[in-house]
Amino acid sequence: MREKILNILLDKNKEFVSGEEISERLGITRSAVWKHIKNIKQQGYEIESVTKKGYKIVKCPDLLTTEIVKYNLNTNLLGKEVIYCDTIGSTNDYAKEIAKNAKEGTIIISEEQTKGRGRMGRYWHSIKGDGIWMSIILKPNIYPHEAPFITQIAGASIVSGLKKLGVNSLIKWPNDIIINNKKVSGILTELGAEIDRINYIVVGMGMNVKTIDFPENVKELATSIKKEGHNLKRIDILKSIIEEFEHLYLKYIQDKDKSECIKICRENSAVIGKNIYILKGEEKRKAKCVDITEEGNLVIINNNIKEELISGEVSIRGDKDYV
Ligand code: BTX
Repeated sequence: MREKILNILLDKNKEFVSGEEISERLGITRSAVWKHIKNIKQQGYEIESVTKKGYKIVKCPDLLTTEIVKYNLNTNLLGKEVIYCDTIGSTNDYAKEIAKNAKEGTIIISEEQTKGRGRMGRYWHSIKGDGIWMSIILKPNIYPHEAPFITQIAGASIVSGLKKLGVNSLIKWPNDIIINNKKVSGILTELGAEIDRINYIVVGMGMNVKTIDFPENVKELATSIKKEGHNLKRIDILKSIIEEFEHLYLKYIQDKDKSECIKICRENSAVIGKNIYILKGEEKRKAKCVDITEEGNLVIINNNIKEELISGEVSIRGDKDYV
């Protein structure tokens, strides 16, 4: 009910709506409306109430709540269920816990993560309100070996979601998004599968939006949307990315069409044409990146031998620096 009232207020776009209208439209008493409004205010919304005029939203809180995320979200699959947390260990861990019974497209968002994770157990810095820390639960009918492509979809949707808002970024294959050679976003794709079928995929995306001061251990390589000079709202970025994700995901799943995603990955690659180091466990070797295949694998040349890398356990570094 609270969500319905909030939607009516948001639809009015900062104009008054009377308590009577709300109570008639939703079939509840005016005092029930008032109680819900009180509750909505406690969530941080500024709502003006004037006798004979009713209620109007003056200001929405800078939160990524279920109602705010779902409001006017232009999707058919993603974000029909949004689970919002003020704090959580890791949205990926929680997504995996609930994945079995969750609907495809469920999104888990938290204002902060106390145990945010990167790949291979690495830590992911996720301060309250500073960024977007979210996970999407997917249940695609594809083989487990095809799952790494979902990371490419996530990367492409972040890059084009940001581009729509006027921010240029690049993909450092396979799972980092960078601006000015620094990491603004990271993707962690995890799989729940049997040998020949996927039960679920959890795609975790972390993006630094408002962070100015990073801790010592990531300071050199991390940046944020704000640090790069863009004053964007987290909610606008989040919606833009989710809508792009759905578009590319459905193309892949329904039409088996990877071409648009791969085009974005190639055109916005931070590594194609560069000399890099490939890191796998203790192993470190040098190569030149030449392309990304139609499957989303990285093509490298080492000692005149061409090779394809699957994202899995591989990390790459520039020959001088992080990129
Ligand atoms: P990664 O393993 O490629 O990157 C992790 C590395 O990035 C760390 O070792 C550290 O050097 C650096 N780092 C840590 N925090 C940040 C940060 N905030 N910004 C830039 N660099 C950082 C990347 O893994 C995948 C990250 C996914 C994060 C999302 S958030 C929602 C979801 N839940 C969860 O626990 N993880 C994902």
